[in-house]
Amino acid sequence: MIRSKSDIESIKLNKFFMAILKILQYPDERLHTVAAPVAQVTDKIRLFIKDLAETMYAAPGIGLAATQVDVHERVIVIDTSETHDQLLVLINPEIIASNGISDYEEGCLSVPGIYGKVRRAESITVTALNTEGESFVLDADGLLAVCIQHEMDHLAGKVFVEYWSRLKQMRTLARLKKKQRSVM
Ligand code: K1U
Ligand code: ZN
Repeated sequence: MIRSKSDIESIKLNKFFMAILKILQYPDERLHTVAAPVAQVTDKIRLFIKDLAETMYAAPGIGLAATQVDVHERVIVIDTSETHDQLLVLINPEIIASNGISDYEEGCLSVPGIYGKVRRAESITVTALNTEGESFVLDADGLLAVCIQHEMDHLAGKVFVEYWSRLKQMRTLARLKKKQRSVM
């Protein structure tokens, strides 16, 4: 509820500083672009990461890769917490170890309304840079491991539906086209 003039001012300020980026929709060819490593973590990259995180929270989603907003650099943001206040930023992520197998029902902000299982590693160890340009190592399992692998696929130009059979991909495309026609 808006209570005072200063509440209105802070809403205006938030709106002014928030940048919600456009998320590319499958089968947009730009989703197949391979992202380049970030050469240096600059203020420009940090500003982009803020916009990427705001776009993820607004969607809402639990992850977002730079590729999905048509920026082809190796940056991902993730927040799998229930409180939506534990942002994880991975710049130039690399998987250095993986173990086990997990079949998890995934979704994707670039393929809205479509869900399906993908087989991935159950647990992974990742190295990446943080927003200060410092290197760190992260052990992940469960939903976090699934999400990191899903977002890293985006950086490699791969969308989760492309793990499925040709037939299932064709059916997915037909469903997406039908949905698009109904909103036009
Ligand atoms: O990459 C993306 O498009 C984001 C995607 C991440 C993801 C979800 C599930 C498994 C693997 C990767 C999403 O965030 S889809 C939306 C979603 O899962 C969600 C949205 C709101 C609340 C909880 C989950
Ligand atoms: Zn996705």
